[in-house]
Amino acid sequence: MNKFATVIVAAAAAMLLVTGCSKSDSDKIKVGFSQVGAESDWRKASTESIKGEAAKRNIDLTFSDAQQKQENQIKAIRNFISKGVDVISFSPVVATGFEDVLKEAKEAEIPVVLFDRAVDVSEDGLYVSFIGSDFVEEGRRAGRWVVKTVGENANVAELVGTVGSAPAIDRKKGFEEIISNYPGIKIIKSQSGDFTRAKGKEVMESFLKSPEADQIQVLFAHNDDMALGAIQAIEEAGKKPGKDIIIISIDGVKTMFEAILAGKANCTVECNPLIGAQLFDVVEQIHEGKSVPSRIPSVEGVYDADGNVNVGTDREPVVTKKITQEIVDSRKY
Ligand code: GYE
Repeated sequence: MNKFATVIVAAAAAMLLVTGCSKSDSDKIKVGFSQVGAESDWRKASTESIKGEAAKRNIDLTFSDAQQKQENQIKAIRNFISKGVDVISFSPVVATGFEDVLKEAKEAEIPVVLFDRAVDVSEDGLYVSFIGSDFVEEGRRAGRWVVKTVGENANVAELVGTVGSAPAIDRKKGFEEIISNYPGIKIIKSQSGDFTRAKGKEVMESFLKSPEADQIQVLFAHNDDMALGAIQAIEEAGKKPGKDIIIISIDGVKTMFEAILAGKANCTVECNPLIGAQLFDVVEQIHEGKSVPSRIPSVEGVYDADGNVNVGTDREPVVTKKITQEIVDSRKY
């Protein structure tokens, strides 16, 4: 190639680079996402769903991990505001304390989409949409499963999620709403395991060392990871999880399915983390100036070893699905 040709090729390449660059940069929708952390298998699946879906679309994603600390999350959101992103989304670690930062986003005219967990705010219009599960209903489903399979008399130990988080508050509320109709079902132990396997194990160990240890018949864990930690603690204490202590939890992660199939746990109420696609559908609609629903529920089921228990209501039945090896193998999280 002669000198002249080289210059032309180089110039063309540079132009391509420049146009290519500026086109993709200016066209992309800038989204700042603040995630809770990496505390559970559910959360890891949630993060993969967000990142994977953003990569497939015209999204310039800034992803920030709050390591389960609200202060990190507030910092990340302020950072998104100063960067001037198009849309902010986050899964709030706890439900309260976000009012100020949400007002700042509103003043900066940056729409906010709540993802997975809701916030408790006194003013309307601080966010445009909330995509996620109905945690109260998940707690009710867990309660109905206990009534229908264990019966109307049971001493329950409860592993609570992160204190002050929407799923911990709501799952407890839903479960208690159902069992309040059955005076024979009592929560005799209740403590937070912060949604992690390690803390779930630690708290279960302390339950099993308490004077009420032998009275515990059912374990209700607010997520599968804590239940999986508790299974280890129960085995180490010389008891049979799933038999001596019936175990029900929430999420529906693959490892919990395997535990149920192995007879070490009994039921899991599904909470769907794979909602990245729903998030970016909404982000794109906002970007196109379309109006979006203020509440977008996730679709989910309930799984146990035998199937056929109605954990919904008579009017809206939700029948448990029997866990099979095939279901376990096809599970994505
Ligand atoms: O159940 C738990 C995670 O917010 C629904 O957070 C989510 C919960 C989920 O740590 O495993």
